[in-house]
Amino acid sequence: MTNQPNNLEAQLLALQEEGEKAISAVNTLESLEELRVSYLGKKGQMGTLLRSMGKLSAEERPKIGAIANTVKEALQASLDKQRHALESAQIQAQLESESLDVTMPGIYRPQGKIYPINGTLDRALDIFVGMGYTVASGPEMETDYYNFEALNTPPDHPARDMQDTFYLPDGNLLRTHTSSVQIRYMERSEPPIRIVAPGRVYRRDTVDATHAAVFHQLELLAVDEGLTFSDLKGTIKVFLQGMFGDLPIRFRASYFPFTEPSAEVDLQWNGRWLEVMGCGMVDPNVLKAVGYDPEVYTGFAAGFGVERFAMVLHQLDDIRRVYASDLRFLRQF
Ligand code: 2NM
Repeated sequence: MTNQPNNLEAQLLALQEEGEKAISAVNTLESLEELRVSYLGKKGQMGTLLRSMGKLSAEERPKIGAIANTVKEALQASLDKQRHALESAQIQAQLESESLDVTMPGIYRPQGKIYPINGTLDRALDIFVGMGYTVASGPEMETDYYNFEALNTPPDHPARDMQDTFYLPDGNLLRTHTSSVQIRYMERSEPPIRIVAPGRVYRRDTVDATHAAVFHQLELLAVDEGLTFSDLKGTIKVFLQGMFGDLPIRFRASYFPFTEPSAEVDLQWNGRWLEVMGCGMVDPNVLKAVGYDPEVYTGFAAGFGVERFAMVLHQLDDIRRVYASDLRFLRQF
């Protein structure tokens, strides 16, 4: 009879023994869960046995109840122990299968660099921005007025020659300097002015080691009351110091149609004097062209070729290399 106390006790103990054996033999977490449901689940074997306790006498019930509790706890302990064992085995297996070979070579991605012209330009702009200058820009296709006429460049000046300037079929031209940007800027502003105009310029030169048909210029312009040639010299000294270090510089008288007086700036670099910039006091005719009164305002301006600066800084011997897009060359910067 199943409801005999001794029989129930024996069944409980048999269930424990069988259960413990089955649980310790299981080797996946899924089958362990199936065993838990089968022994301790709501409709499990333990529950079936406990339900038959209702038929026990009042004396037998607590005794069998206590045994049932120990069996239940033993099975639960057995399930927990096996779960831990299986879980750590799983982690161990994962660690072994996912082992990392730290001696394997990495995956290298090509790294971009700042183009040498842009690097040089950025450095120059930083210095001028640090002195309070604003960066200005304008069109590369210009009218004769902005490129020459407003800049006091006479009609017979060699720069206006077809030999030196790219003229477009419609009578416009490709700007030969960024001074045209400064004329446009002055037209729409009032002094004080402190601007730098970087950008591409075009010259109809025969291309060789030191000449390109397209290159970059940076021109600076300051217009205010009372500006003198000393202010120009001081500004250029600070700029060249920031660019090349504290090297000797000298100013040599020169000529530009848009400045008077005008000068070339030389820099002593590796024991030799190099011509690096042109500059001067803005010609009163230029100030008049943009509607400024030259009796009230004076200005200074200067300009240089960015490629030439890059060539000096990086000891390059041929401007054409900079535009050859040869990665073996460009990777060196
Ligand atoms: C240079 C040299 C000397 C210059 C003059 C002007 C303007 F618009 F104010 F007239 N802008 N830039 C200038 C003067 C540029 O480059 C070698």
